[in-house]
Amino acid sequence: MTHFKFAGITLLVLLVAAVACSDSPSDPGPIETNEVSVQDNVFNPMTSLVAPGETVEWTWEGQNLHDVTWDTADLPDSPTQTNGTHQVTLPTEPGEYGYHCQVHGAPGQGMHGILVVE
Ligand SMILES: [Cu+2]
Repeated sequence: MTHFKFAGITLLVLLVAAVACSDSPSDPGPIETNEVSVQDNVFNPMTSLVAPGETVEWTWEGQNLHDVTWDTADLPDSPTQTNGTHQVTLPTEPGEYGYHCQVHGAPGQGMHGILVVE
């Protein structure tokens, strides 16, 4: 009986730990890369760390129509497409450059990305 109790408590602790760690499973945090995968329906990674002046490439890997549209930055948007790539050379000014998919970027749909230039 004691063994079962112990196993139960251990399982509970593991479950609590697992839940605590899965706060935002879709965004593991900034990832150092200049390659972003355009998937159904998420940018992977959502947040990329890139050096100033680097060229970033998005590659369409899903089935749905997606695009890359800059939130406020004056940079080239991509066409809305199901495959292909899009390349943008980033400014040299450090900062956060947000973008979204016009098809799936409404609040709650979550197809947003950020390039952190630093
Ligand atoms: Cu999309």
